[in-house]
Amino acid sequence: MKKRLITSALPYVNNIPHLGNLIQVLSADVFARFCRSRGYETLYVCGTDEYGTATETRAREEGVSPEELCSRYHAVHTEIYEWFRISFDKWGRTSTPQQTEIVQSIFLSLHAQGFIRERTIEQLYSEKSAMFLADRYVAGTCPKCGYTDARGDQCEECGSLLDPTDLIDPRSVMDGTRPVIRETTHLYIDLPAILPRLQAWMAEASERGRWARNAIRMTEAWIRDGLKERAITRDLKWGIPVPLEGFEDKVFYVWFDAPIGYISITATLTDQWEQWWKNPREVELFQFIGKDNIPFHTVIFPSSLLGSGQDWTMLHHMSSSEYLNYEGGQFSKSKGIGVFGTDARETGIPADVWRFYLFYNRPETSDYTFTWDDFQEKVNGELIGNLANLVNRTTTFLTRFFDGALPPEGAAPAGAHHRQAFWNEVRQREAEITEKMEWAGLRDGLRRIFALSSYGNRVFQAAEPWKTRTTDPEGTHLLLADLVYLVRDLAILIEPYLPATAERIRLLLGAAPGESWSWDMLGEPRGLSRIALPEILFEQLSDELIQELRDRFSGSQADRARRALEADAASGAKPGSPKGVRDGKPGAKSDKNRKDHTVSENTVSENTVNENRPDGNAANEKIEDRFAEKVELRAAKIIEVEQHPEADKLYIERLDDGTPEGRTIVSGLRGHYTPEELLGKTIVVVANLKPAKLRGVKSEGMLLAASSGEGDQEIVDVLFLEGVEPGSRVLLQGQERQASPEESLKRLKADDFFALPIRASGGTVFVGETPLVDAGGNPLKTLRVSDGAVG
Ligand code: B3M
Ligand code: ZN
Repeated sequence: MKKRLITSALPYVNNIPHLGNLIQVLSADVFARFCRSRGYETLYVCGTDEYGTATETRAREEGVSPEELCSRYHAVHTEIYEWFRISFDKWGRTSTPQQTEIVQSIFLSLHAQGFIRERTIEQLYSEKSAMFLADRYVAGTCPKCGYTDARGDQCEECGSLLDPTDLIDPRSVMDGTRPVIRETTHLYIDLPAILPRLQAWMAEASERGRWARNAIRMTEAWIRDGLKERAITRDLKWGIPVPLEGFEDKVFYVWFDAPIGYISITATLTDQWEQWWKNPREVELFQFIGKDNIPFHTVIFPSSLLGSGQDWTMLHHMSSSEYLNYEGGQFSKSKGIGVFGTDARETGIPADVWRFYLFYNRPETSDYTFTWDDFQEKVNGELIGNLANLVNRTTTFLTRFFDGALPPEGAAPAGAHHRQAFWNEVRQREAEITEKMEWAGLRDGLRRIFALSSYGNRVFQAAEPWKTRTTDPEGTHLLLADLVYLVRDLAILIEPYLPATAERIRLLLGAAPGESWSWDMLGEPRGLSRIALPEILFEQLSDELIQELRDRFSGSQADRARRALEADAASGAKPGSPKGVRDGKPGAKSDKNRKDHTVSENTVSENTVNENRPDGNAANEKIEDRFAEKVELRAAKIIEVEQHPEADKLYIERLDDGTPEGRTIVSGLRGHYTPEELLGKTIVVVANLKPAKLRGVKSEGMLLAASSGEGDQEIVDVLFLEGVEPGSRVLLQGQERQASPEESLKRLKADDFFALPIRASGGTVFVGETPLVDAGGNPLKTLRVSDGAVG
């Protein structure tokens, strides 16, 4: 048996991972736990990817050193992965001496082999910021597909890798200015010269290692489009120094050094790292990444290794997942949309429940959309209704009627007819599960495990032990024993996915604490004698909780911060309070989902193994209608601005809203606008918002602003109107039904409002698919933030 070396993409240090990012780390974790249980010598390494422009820039903005920034974020990552129980053998980072040493040595080998070129190029330079612009810091229109927000290294829309100078209408993301072109000299890896080696390797490896289909397709397309030399140095400080004369003030490009991080992180664990990384005959490398990172792992990194002329352990199996989307759109780190690692913990829902859901729907062969309804349905229906139900009914029955004891071994020959059929079926299914998991078919593996649990429920149901226990106590006892052993097998099978639950089931079945069970025990019903007292494994996810979470996590981080501020100020009102917000909200549940999933004798439905239903966004269907019914937007003119006496970030604004008395609002615009920039302007106010006290000052509504970015990088863009009267309405285009002002005024709760997201997209402001227009029929436009949440 070959050793198994397992990696998951090294997360960028300065981003808090969201559920979509967590999938790779979790996937590698499940696979590593499976391999250990099967008895493979296993090593799972991962760590934070720390070098590069993003870190350097962020550190500069925050006034700390990059080292300090990295340490701070590294700790945040560490906590999240601990909470999710990721079983890294080594969790490291790339800013180590080992990384410098190994990266420089691979570079020098490439150089000695003649695969490094020197080129003087023209590069985009921001005169305003006095710096060369890293690829990611140039945005513009993709020359391949026309997407207007492509980045200089890659178009997120069509996946093309780009050079920043390819972009049409380039602009600096840092300062918005149009960059100028300057000369600079860089080092290139000669991919075309390495190509014959790469192709020979790839043809064999992709087949033998059964790469994911998207990986093969993308890599082939990449090679077919023609490989170019690629720059591997950058004009930056925060990176690995280039050990070549004349390049002392440059560092390696982060994508050149990052994959080498897998190797150096191993080197921080053991001096014997070459036993793993220079041992292709005894080691198989399994890599878990998201599909956007495919070419870096199937072309660039392998080319670096092949071109070095040394005998590296190369990629064996590539597991590249598709995207996980969130409710209406994409998870977004930069926009702060979705559920983040830190959030998951704060919900109070155990890590295993998240792990269950993420794997049950792992975006293995197509994208998947996370919705709160789906989460509730799958957890209550499958995790609780199927698996926990089997565990609970079996152990409860054995405890109640047989005092928790299993029949003595040999009480019924294992070859007895009914037992043989049962165990043949179980073993057959277990073999299929093992085969799936061997190739990291983690979603199918989990689905089949749940199908096996369903089978157990059906057997229980069909045998009617509640009747037979009086007519045939011995036979009933034996049936229960088989089911308890099936539960034991299920605990072994789910351990990679749900380690904490597996541990609880182990204890429940009478194992000693710390005793470990492994794959080779599957299908062998012996060894247990007495079980412990049954306990409930999971709490149902209630409608109230799901509604509260949906509200709490709607919109961007900026929205959420604003809500928190409001909630703080509004005396005691909790954000996301579920009361009275049920009806007419986005995602108000269909009747199908409304039924309670109680643990019952009847929950025995066999789930289909290949089911993949990205249950889209039915939840968001009629957002426009609900918006029109609930929200009253009006133009208002700012006639006075003063600093809030109690809060640094807040202004108090007096508005002319067309009424004789006018109104006052409080807004967090200080730092984004000076009073002069606001005075006399016409803005959009949510006129029927329930007044709230913000640090002691009553705010009658709020103004609309688009925002993007987080923290210090947040950009706030107040929506200004021109040529309309104060008090005039702002409506959805074509909106006929209007809430009458008398009826709706001052009724809308902040939570209700935030659950109806308004977004800027391409500079226009939408609710759902419909633009908002002013009284003159002009669509509302943004100035500084073309895409972002409006609140
Ligand atoms: N840090 C991209 C990411 O976090 C990048 C992966 C590196 S893998 C060597 O998605
Ligand atoms: Zn594109």
